[in-house]
Amino acid sequence: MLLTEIDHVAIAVKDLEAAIDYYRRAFGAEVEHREIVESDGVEEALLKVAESYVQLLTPTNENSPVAKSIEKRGEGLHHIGYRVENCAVALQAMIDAGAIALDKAPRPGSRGTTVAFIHPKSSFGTLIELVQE
Ligand code: MC0
Repeated sequence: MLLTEIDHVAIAVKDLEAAIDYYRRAFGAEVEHREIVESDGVEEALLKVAESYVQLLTPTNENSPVAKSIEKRGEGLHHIGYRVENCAVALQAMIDAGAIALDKAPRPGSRGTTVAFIHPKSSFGTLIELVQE
């Protein structure tokens, strides 16, 4: 079994401050980590839930994949991050199982992670991010 944890559930939002405030008022959730990842055109706020995170994501420019997603599909669930021991091994296992890799090789994600994305069309409509801590 290559999956060790649900790393994060990513939710695309237009207004990051409003979303953070909503989670704070509703659940008392606090931001554990915040980061702008320019290479992906996103700003994230991570809310820790046990050993996983809710990742609130907002675009930082109009060419961001998250901007496109909000434009075409509206706000909401954007992808799921599966935590794995070894991203390269899990990526190859997914390719062998028929997945279409959006990243041909593992690359840097936020908070020092190593990640790779899988196309939703090859994974039952779910954009998957493999995350190695
Ligand atoms: C698009 N589709 C999705 C989807 N985005 N389905 C489920 N979840 C999504 N998020 C569907 C569309 O509805 C469409 O279906 C088909 O996929 C192709 O969509 P498209 O409009 O042609 O494609 P694009 O140009 O919008 O690109 C989608 C794609 C892209 C997933 C390829 O967003 C991508 O490369 N994402 C990987 C990188 C990423 O998302 N970075 C931001 C997070 P139909 O049926 O109409 O054909 S970075 C991040 O989160 C980092 C910082 C981290 O956690 O460490």
